[in-house]
Amino acid sequence: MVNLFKKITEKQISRRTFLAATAAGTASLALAGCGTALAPVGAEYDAAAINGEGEWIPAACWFNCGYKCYNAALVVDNVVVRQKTDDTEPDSFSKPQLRGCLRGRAQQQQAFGADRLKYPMKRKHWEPLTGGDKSLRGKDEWVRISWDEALDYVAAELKHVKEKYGNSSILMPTWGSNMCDFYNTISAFGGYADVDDTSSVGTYKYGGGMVGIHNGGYGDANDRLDLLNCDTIVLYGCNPAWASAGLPSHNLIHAKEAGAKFIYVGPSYNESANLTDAKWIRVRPGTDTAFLLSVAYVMITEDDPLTNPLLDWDFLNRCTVGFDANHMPADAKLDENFKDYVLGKYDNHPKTPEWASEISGTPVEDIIWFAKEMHKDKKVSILHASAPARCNNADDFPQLLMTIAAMGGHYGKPGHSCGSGQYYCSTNGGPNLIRMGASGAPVIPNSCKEVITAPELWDAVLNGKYNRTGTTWEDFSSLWDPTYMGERDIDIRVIIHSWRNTLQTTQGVGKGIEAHRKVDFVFSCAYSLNISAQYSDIVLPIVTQWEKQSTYTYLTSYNRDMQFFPSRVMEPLFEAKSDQWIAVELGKRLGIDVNQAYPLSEEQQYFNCIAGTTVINKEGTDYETLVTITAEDLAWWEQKYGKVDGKPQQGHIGLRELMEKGIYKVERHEGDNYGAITYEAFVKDPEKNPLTTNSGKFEIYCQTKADIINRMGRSTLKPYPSYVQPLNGYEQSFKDWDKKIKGDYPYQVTNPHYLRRAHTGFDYLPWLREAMPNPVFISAVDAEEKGIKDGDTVLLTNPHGKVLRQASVSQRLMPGYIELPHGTWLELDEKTGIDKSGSDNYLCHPQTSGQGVSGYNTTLANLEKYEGEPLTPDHLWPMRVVIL
Ligand SMILES: Nc1nc2c(c(=O)[nH]1)N[C@H]1C(S)=C(S)[C@@H](COP(=O)(O)OP(=O)(O)OC[C@H]3O[C@@H](n4cnc5c(=O)[nH]c(N)nc54)[C@H](O)[C@@H]3O)O[C@H]1N2
Ligand SMILES: Nc1nc2c(c(=O)[nH]1)N[C@H]1C(S)=C(S)[C@@H](COP(=O)(O)OP(=O)(O)OC[C@H]3O[C@@H](n4cnc5c(=O)[nH]c(N)nc54)[C@H](O)[C@@H]3O)O[C@H]1N2
Ligand code: SF4
Ligand SMILES: [Mo]
Repeated sequence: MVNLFKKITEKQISRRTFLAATAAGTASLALAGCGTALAPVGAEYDAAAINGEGEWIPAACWFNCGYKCYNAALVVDNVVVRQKTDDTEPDSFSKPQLRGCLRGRAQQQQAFGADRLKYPMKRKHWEPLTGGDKSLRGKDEWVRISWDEALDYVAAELKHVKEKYGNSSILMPTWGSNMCDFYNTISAFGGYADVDDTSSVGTYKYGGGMVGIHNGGYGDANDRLDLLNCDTIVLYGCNPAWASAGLPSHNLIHAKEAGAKFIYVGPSYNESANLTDAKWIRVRPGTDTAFLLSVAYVMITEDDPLTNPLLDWDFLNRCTVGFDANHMPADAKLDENFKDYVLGKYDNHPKTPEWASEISGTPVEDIIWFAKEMHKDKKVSILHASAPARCNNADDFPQLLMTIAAMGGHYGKPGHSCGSGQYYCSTNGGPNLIRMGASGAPVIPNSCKEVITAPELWDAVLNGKYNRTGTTWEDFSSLWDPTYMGERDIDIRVIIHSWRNTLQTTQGVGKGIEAHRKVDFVFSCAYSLNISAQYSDIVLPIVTQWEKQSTYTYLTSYNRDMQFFPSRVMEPLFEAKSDQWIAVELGKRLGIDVNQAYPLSEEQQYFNCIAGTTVINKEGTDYETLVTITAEDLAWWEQKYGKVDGKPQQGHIGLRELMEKGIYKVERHEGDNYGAITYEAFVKDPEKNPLTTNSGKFEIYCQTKADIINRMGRSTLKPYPSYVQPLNGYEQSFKDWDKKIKGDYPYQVTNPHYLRRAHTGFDYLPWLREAMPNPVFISAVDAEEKGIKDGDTVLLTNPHGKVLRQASVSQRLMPGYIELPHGTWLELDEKTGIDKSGSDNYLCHPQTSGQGVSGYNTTLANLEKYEGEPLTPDHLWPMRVVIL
């Protein structure tokens, strides 16, 4: 057997041979099926796999993809020659296989792709401390440098900027301390300006916890076994079939087989609606508040306690405040309530189905039908995503959906729930039955308190001012400090990209590029040349999670019934280094105490997580140690991954067995002790088990919400949910609303989280590009009007950007509505200003509203058939291979 890995790393192999062996960059390399295994990297390795050589290793799948599954890699001489998913046990409802999607099974191409960045590099026309020719950022050539040079350069830039302008001139967008291994180095160095991106959760970020539902609106639906009890399951603007690949679709099918009827509410009949044969309630993007207010109107006006009891008065009395004049909270400053608002008492404008229908596009009879389905005697579970909350002026959406559920009493009882159907907890809410332990790594707080709201980020860099209203993910407390909010000066000089691809995933890529060309210095850590790296001065190559024995955030503790424990699959490729190694080496150069910032090795941190993992006990009352560790286990770990400090302990499964299997599952049965009915204790006895709101109840009138969000200076919200016309929403697509004359940007665009990517991750893998094309979805009505046929290249334009894509014409979208999938890698022609990848954020308006939401789903654009050269399929485009 030729040791390809050795040849690659010792550079005895020509680049050409390596590309041929590993790139799969051409259409000729096919997805050769072999059970669940993927195509190999070459004939010799294929033979090795067929001959039964190599070792199967549980292998991480670590991107922010909406789920977490089991993956394994067959490793021969440090090269991954096959992949498979969960076959550790037979599949059953009580203990399902945690099967991965195509992306997970294509990780081999991520690790071994020809586009892997191999060495540290700098931009050819970059000059230390001045930036050199900054206009060349994004289009310059690259020059290989050594790690010492790279780290010395970065440290010199950071020191210079700190001395001259202070730490607030260093911008490092993060998802919080645990999502960026650089955090401690830069924090110990004095801190950095951060970004507040409501991203995943939209207006649930601040609008959830304040009104009584979980912060961010996560994990608050009932568990998967309780779905079997439902009469009706509403999928509210959520799409687990695409956005939570893995078990959620399976859970929905089981609920359907158990008799649940499905309803889908949203602007397109998506794959989850299709899977569950749901009744489609059409609602235009950003108009959910209008729709739900009219649902409330019907519930209120049709309710008759004797003949037609739609409303659950017992629930409203005991568990809520603010529904009507008789239930006002003690802290109310305004003598108004929700019910009277809906009936039109304050504005002579009852929120009737006819009123809503004009805005939301929902047929009046569907609004009435939906309202009746919310009947208190039906077992209804509403599973929502945050897509409807990722809209401008959707600040009242979380509170209003909660209100509708509360009106029907759909909380805290078997078969009744309202909570998140998005992300890792999709279709399986409730506390985790297996809890990963803590890594033991310290977190050094960031003492710099500049936090810029994401849609305003590039304006802040360009104009030197911003409105501080946001917080980091860990600590919302400054929201309560009235002196915190307001306009501030900011002078960003350095941008650090690590663990985020901010230039591509933040609204207003055009302005983002300008901002990148303005600052003094930009550096990135990356696997391959993503857009943020492309516009940097120095790029540092990092190892994938396959190349280290470490924990990683997106892995830990999400699926409540099971926990995956992957291991290192291979040695690092080329000169790629781990984030922590970079952070430590940089820290030394910056003069921080690296032993204090990083006292534990990455292997030790992962070991601590595993050793500290606990599992629910039989009675479902407490947690017990999961892993048994013996002296032999410690010796085994040391020999495989290096020495760690650990003590023998007694648990349910041996360390070595656990790591070889890579997964631990808790078996579930109907009536077991592990069911989760969220808010159950509160609903049984709200006085004894109050919520964290001022009143201790669900707040249909929430003074805190109005006071805090209005203080940000972008809104005049009522304390109860009311209708606010969205910025860049449906009404604004008209030049003249009364006469219904459309404006220059008449189409509403949203960004579905798309199958072939996890945000910008995976998008560059040719296997996935070939398997899953990336069109723009348009309605058959609009296509006919514009003379567009399926497959035609179309141009979407607005004042912020112009993008091309092939049209996929469908009956499943409302007319006037376009879906431009999220996360492509910008392919910008600077001469024409056209991006041919279909970059969502090139088109999304860099503007915000209310609490500072990233309102991607309120985007307006024009659509036309493209008269230029048609696009070629993107799996035929060259990979972004950097030749040094
Ligand atoms: N228009 C529009 N924009 C959106 C959205 C939308 O719907 N529409 N959705 C938003 C949402 S919900 C989210 S969550 C954000 C996501 O925004 P981002 O987090 O910026 O997006 P990702 O593409 O996941 O970027 C993660 C980056 O981290 C890198 N990475 C992965 N593992 C490691 C590692 O171990 N170390 C380091 N250093 N880097 C690593 C990946 O290669 C990738 O480049 O996007 C948001 N942007
Ligand atoms: N394949 C894939 N899966 C992912 C990700 C990914 O990038 N790719 N990212 C993950 C992350 S970080 C996140 S945050 C989640 C997001 O998960 P989701 O929010 O569930 O995903 P989306 O595709 O943005 O939206 C779901 C549905 O909402 C509908 N919708 C859009 N706007 C509105 C609206 O205003 N009102 C209503 N009623 N419906 C609307 C869309 O048509 C879409 O079908 O996905 C996760 N899963
Ligand atoms: S759903 Fe996510 S974790 Fe599961 S295989 Fe796909 S990409 Fe990997
Ligand atoms: Mo997200």
